[in-house]
Amino acid sequence: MNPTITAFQRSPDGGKGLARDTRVRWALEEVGQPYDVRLVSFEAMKQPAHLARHPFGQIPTYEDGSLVLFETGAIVLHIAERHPGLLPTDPDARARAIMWAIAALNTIEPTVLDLTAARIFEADRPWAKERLRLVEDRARVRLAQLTDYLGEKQWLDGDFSAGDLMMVSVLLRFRVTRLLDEFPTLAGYVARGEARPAYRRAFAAQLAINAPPSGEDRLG
Ligand code: GTB
Repeated sequence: MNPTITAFQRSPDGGKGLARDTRVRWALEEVGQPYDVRLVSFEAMKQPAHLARHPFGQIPTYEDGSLVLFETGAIVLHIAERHPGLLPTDPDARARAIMWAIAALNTIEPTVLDLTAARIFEADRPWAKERLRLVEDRARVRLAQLTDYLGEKQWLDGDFSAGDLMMVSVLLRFRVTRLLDEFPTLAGYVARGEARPAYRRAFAAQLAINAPPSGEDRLG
């Protein structure tokens, strides 16, 4: 039996790959594990059947036999532990790859979540402009630090790993804010991630579900 993941029935991004099922699809594609997808509506996500899998009523989830997981960090690392290809065998290198996956989720992703909130959900507040400037500057600090670390390297620590998969997935979310354009080193790193055949398959699979009718753009 293939594992089953959940994804938006209709993603608000219209298939730009920004919803978090894309990173799980990408991990499964990298290790060559076929998977099934159960699409859920926003309403269904808040119903008991889905809440039993995901207490916070979100996507994605991952089911494999009796194992049910939520949180993309846990899911991607689980896939990486179970299959060769996403974590080095050397114990120290493996620990560093896990560290980078967590850095992506704990240190970089919060800055893009704050940015998204400021740009979209808080845009009508009287303090919106000031807040946006603040969170943009905070994000710039982190992106500059990451740029310095990455330098000329192709990937964060040796070969492509679950750490890179997670970092590229998180950085992709900066693209709509145009902030990524200010950091060409990171833009190149993201482009290398997106060029991987496994990423392209994952992206195509979610696009096949979410592509809006021609001409329509749900997110901008
Ligand atoms: N920490 C959790 C994880 O990593 O798994 C976060 C999961 C999460 O935020 N899931 C979102 C969700 O289910 C979808 S990915 N939201 C519905 C809800 O909370 O009711 C977040 C997301 C959604 C849409 C876009 N987009 O359209 O651009 C981008 C990201």
